[in-house]
Amino acid sequence: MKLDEFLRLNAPEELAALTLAISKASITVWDNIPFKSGLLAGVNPSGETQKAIDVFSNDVFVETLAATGCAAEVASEEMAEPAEAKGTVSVAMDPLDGSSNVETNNPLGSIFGFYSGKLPTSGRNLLGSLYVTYGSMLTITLSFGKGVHRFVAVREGAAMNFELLGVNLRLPEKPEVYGIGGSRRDWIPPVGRFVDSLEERGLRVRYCGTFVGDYNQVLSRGGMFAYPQLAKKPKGKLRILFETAPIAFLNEQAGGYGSDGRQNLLDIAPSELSETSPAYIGSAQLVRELEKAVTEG
Ligand code: FDP
Repeated sequence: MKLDEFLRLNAPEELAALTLAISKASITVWDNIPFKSGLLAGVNPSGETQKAIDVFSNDVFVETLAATGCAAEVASEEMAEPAEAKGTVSVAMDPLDGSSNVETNNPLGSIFGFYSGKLPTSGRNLLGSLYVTYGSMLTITLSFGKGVHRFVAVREGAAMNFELLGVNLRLPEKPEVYGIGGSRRDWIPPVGRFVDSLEERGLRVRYCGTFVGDYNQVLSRGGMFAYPQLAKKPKGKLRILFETAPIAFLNEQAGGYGSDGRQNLLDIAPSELSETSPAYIGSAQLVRELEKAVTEG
């Protein structure tokens, strides 16, 4: 089944239009990654150096989303202020997740959250979310609150179309892998002890350094991804609105759980667009155990 047909049958009209726009723009981004890998002089609102491909993907997605007439505003990790538009759904996006991986040819991704109401707001106002992987396959994994479904881009003549690859994806019962960002010596002690216990239980470390790539393999193999609380960075690195809440929403739809170490990631109401928090996301039982370990210190 093609993405447009699936959306016609399974998504509210506005989310369908926004998702279709993202699918088309993602093909343009994918085509341009090899040609726009150089650095620009600019920095994003979080103080990170921007690459030409960061700015390019931001502009392509903003333009395509605004043109649907369904986005009320588009907020992006790459812009200080949201772009205003004429629709009703607020979109928050990380247009190119893991862009420090461009030179090393690791997987990259894009993340989108569809929110009701003005941004910033809590993950409880998510209507749906999706992520794109630019890896060995160009895929879109999405949820509108009724399960998680995946599409893959396939070439048909000169055109690329997204075809259904999997329905109702669930995290496997038996967790196999974990990936933790930052340096081990900077993690707060309960995180280090918890990772030791994962190793003792036979989980293997798999870390590519792109949130979407790392989460994507947790969804396939079961386990946990974390960008934890660090001794000198108590609020972690990942942005709630653009990154962790959209993935936590989808992860819950796949039977998992996402926490900042003390509470559900979806319950955090950020007061700023780029607010960060520690993030532990994946198989529900593991993340709940981690939460207990962090709370007890
Ligand atoms: P990047 O800075 O390359 O965009 O979004 C931030 C992010 O990547 C995540 O994709 C990734 O999980 C994390 O940062 C990696 O951070 P470290 O390099 O500190 O491990």
